[in-house]
Amino acid sequence: MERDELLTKIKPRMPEKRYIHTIGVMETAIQLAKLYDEDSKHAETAAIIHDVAKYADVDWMKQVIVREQLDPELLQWNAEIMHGPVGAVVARDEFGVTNEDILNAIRHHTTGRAGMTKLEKIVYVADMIEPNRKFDGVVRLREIASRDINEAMRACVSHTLAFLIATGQPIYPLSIICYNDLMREE
Ligand code: DGI
Ligand code: FE
Ligand code: FE
Repeated sequence: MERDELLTKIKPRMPEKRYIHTIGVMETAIQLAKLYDEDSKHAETAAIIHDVAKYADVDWMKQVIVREQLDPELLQWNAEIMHGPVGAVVARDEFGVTNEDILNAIRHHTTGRAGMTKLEKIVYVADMIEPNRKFDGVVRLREIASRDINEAMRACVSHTLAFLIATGQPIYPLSIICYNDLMREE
């Protein structure tokens, strides 16, 4: 599917603010793909669709998780943890995405996982550093992303985990597995 068609399809599924975020992730992911020699069309598609399920009905997401036999552990977590895995199902069923790397980039964009591909890292990092993001430390993350995608991934995941701990939130097992994998990879 072409960019404009994808954008038209995702727009009504989210508030304006999230749509603007999505455009930012798309532009950043394309830039990173060019910088790190990844397929920029794949980056564009994954970025446009990545938050498609962010505002989906929680009961509907739970039904999808059961029907598609996704990890039942997901049912114990909030919508933030579900929207990536469910978004990948939406990408396949409603957007006709068949490329497994694109689907994985959507599926794992919130928590990461062990053994992430370059495309998955690009989407994870782009999601955090796109121009509309404003949090302490984002300038440093952008600077790292401009010179080393692996270091950027480590810095972004470390930032997310530190934020979750500082705000007293539980950490999804895959987030920890991702962190450990990245820190061993070094
Ligand atoms: O959907 P976005 O807001 O663009 O970004 P996201 O999908 O990366 O993250 C959504 C939220 O999920 C964000 O507030 C951080 C949170 N999150 C990421 N990893 C974990 C998590 N929340 C919990 N409880 N546990 C995690 O491991
Ligand atoms: Fe998200
Ligand atoms: Fe996002």
